[in-house]
Parts: sequence; structure tokens; C-alpha cells
Amino acid sequence: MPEAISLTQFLIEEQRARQHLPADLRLLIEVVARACKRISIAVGKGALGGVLGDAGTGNVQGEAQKKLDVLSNEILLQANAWGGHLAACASEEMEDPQPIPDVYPKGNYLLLFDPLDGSSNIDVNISVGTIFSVLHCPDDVTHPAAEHFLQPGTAQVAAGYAVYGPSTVLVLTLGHGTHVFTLDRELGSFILTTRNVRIPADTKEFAINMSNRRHWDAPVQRYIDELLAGRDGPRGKDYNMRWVASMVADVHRILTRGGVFLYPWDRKEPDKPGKLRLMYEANPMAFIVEEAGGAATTGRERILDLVPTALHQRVPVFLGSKNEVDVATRYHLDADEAR
Ligand code: P6P
Repeated sequence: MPEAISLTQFLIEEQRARQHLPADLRLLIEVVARACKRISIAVGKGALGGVLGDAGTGNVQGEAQKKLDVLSNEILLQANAWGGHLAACASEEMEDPQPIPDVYPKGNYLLLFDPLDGSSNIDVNISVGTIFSVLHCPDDVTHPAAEHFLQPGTAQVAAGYAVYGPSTVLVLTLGHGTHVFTLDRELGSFILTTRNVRIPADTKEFAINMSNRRHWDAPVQRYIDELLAGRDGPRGKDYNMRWVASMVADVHRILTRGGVFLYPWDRKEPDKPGKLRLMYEANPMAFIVEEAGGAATTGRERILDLVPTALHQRVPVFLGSKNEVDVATRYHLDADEAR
């Protein structure tokens, strides 16, 4: 059994190897990882923790909040308040960014997160997770407002997610590969279990909510119908389908064995470009996936290149095995050119 490398050791080695990892960014990653451990403990208690069910409140998305949504958000805010590494946080659960309290020193980074993605699955004991993204706080900005967060995905300095499943896994990129850590519950440490994970370029597995088929635009309907046609169809091979309805779980499966994940625009809410949020779901997942050799587009353009216009803006998401994402994107581009 090779020597176990903890997240802390990995980050210190990254700091030495590349000097691209400032000490306060390393501190930020370790603080977020510790917060994810606390969330994992709360999620793991299930019905015994008295935190299942609805909180009786709604978030800025107009979604009913689960008790664990609110608790996870609080855990991340409290963990990051005092360290002096952050200027402000933004969350799916909060309409406006939350500045670091003036009683504490402010740092150079902005942290965005979906504190508990897939929370509709909590009450039925299906994997959920935390997604986070780290940006530089613009110079000379001491009280960041929403517009200071509106940076393209290419500006991210780090991104990651935790999956609270059979094991608790932390996936992290600092812009030099994507790495997987598994929580050793006896030690209480995240241990490096895969360095430089790579997504296979091709796949036979797709993830999409098929119940929305009648609401998709024609290129998506055509693309999915061709996957369903299997070896007798134009793709010449049979495909399998998985849909957990927890983005972190679906993306982690794709990171682990390949696949393509789609949440396209649909006519159910035609005024919204998609269901998933750009700043704290699509951008961090796109960074993670691209650093693992995959691809992430809106069905027309690279997600990381988008210039955000609003903190909670939504975006269509096609991500995963590069060759499959390219095919799915090409269907939209061909349809656009044919118009
Ligand atoms: P649907 C969870 O609510 C989420 O934001 C993502 O984690 C997930 O991929 C998607 O929505 C599931 O959406 O429409 O299948 O419930």
C-alpha cells in the first residue's frame, strides 16, 4: 500500500512544485475541505440528525430549502469567516454576496458555492454534494458586490466538489490536473486516492432527464434519439443511461468512468436558458472536467468562456467525454448554420 498522502501534504507539495499556490489559497482549500467534513457528518446522520425535510423557507431560486441546505450554507459561511483568506462568499442559497465580517481581516479571494447540490434527494438517501469555485477578488475592492463575482470561468483559480455518498469524496483542481481525495473517517483526513484523473474521450453512457424530451429543442431530441437507436442507428453502438438528479453524483460517475451529462434548455421554462447555475455549478464543474481531459459547453460554446451577467444566471450544460460532447454540440451548431 503506497504511503497515504493527505490533502494538506498534497497542497504543500503543490505549493513547492509550482509556487502557484499562495498560502492563503491553500488555507482556503483546507477550510472548505473541513467544512465539507462537517456537512458530511450532518448528512450522514440522516433521520437521526433531525435535519431532514423542508426548512419552511425558500431561496433566491424560488426553491423550497431543505433544513440541510440552510445548515450546509451556515457551515461554509462560519468556517470561512475568520481565516483572513476571503473577501466575500456567494451561495445558491443567498440572493446577495455575504462580505466577511469587518471584525475579521479580509483576503484576496471570492468563494462561490452550492452548499448542498441535489438536496431534493436527501430525504430518499441518495448521494448529494457541495460544489465550490474560487476567484480572485479584484484589487482595492474591500466590500465585494455581485458585479465583482461576474468573472468568466477561465478566471477560476480553484474549483471542487464533495460527494456525500457511500464514501465522502473531495475532487479538486487548482488548474494543474483534477485530483480525487477520499475521507478517512478514522483519521478525519482527506487522502489522495487518484492523482490526475482522466475522463475517457469516448463513452457509451449518457445522463439526461428523459421526462423532459418533449420540451427539448430539435437538435437535442435528434441527438438523444440517435443514442437511443443504438448499434442500428447512426452512432453504431448501444448506449446506457443513468440519471441520479444530483449533478455531483452524475459528474463524479463521468469523471470516474466517462459519460456525457446534459441539462439543455427546455420549453418548460422558455425564458430561462437552462436549469443549472453558471457561477457555482456549471463553471466549477467545467473547470474540473476540462482539467481531466473532458469538455463542457452550453451546446454551442465553451462554458468557461462565458462572460457572466448575473450572479444566479442559468446556463445549458453539456459536459463529459470530449468526443461525445463535441458531437452533441455539433448538432446545435449544424442546426444554427442550417437556419
Ligand atoms: P431534475 C439538483 O436539484 C440539480 O440542481 C442538479 O444537481 C441536478 O443535476 C438537476 O438539478 C436535476 O434536475 O430536473 O432532474 O430534477
